[in-house]
Amino acid sequence: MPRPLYVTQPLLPDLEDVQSLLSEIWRTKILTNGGPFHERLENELRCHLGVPTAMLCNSGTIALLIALKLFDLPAGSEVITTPLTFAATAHAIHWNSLIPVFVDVEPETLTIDPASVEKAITKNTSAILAVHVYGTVCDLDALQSISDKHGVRLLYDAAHAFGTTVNGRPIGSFGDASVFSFHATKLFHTAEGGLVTTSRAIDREAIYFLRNFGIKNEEEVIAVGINGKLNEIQAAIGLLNLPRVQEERRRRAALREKYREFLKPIRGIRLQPEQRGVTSSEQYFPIVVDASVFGRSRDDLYFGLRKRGIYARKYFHPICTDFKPYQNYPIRSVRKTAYVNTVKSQVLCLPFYGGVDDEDIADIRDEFFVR
Ligand code: T4K
Repeated sequence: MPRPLYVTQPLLPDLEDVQSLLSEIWRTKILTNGGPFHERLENELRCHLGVPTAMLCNSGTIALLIALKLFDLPAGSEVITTPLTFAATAHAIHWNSLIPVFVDVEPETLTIDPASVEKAITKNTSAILAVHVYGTVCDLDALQSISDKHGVRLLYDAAHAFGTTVNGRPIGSFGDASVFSFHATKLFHTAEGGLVTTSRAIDREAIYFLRNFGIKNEEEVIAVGINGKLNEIQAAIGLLNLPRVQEERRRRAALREKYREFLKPIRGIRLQPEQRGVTSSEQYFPIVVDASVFGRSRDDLYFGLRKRGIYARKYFHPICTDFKPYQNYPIRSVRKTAYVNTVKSQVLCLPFYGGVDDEDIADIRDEFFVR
């Protein structure tokens, strides 16, 4: 594989197939505003993800904004989330005039810690925005019971969990709503794009208005919507990528096994748990490096790999509370010291996509044995 080797590379349809769909767009001159490809992709995704409501948006971030807006959460109320995520999760809360409240993660899964969530609930809490980070599924039952007990909404940032199921149930059907990212770096992508899913068909209409300025007809605007529309060119890429996703997932699953085989015996390297009943999205392959046992730090490994032209990524370090806008936000935890502040310096996502070959793996493996 030519270097550099990146953390991911996008799935790309055959150029000839793209050209054929582009010709169709050129013929009809319908570029956006819910054209035929957009409609087709939305229907196909609804079936593929097994949810009654699956509404396309032009990015995962806009999808998050829309999902939060859907529930009319009172301005200034608190939304509990994890700091171990992409900045967009926290930004979407802030952009909705809501207050992000950051809580610790579970040491084993690195997803939001339900005990810390419960501790952070106040009378001002309106929602929980949990993240299936790296594709690892959150503690769904615990979060649902906290949501039920306290009467707060439960939303999931499922940007890393496309196609995941839990005991056969689609990930996008849990909680009040879920959001997916279709950015180029995601397993399934439309170059840029996103999706809001819910388990209620009735939500379709409200989401439809929120993503299209609230326009009902030429004379009526009935909601404060934004421009969240995916265009026809992006939808065409999505239509061509969707049938290729299963094969890409299969290749990533094989890669995951190869990684696990050589990493499992290495002391000081921890892998994400295999979750029973969960079919993985195969989005990322994170490891946790305990320098005191492994003998080298995460950063040392990161730079060692870089010297070989291998660009692993420290997702998500710095964490949200390290960033300027959230520096004064505490991390609530049931622990004395939030675990996320330890693990943030230990996580590393290795290159993870179908194009990573055995030679690449051998090179990556060699770096783990450098002393
Ligand atoms: N919630 C979560 C939990 C998320 O992870 C994200 C996005 C969102 C919400 C928001 O969804 P979007 O609004 O983005 O749809 C990337 C992505 O830009 C971002 O979508 C993603 N999460 C985040 C985890 O990763 P960067 O800054 O790491 O991207 P970049 O450009 O460094 O790309 C990483 C590697 O991928 C490159 O080194 C090479 C490869 N790559 C990238 C692009 C863009 C390609 O080969 N081709 C490409 O076109 O943020």
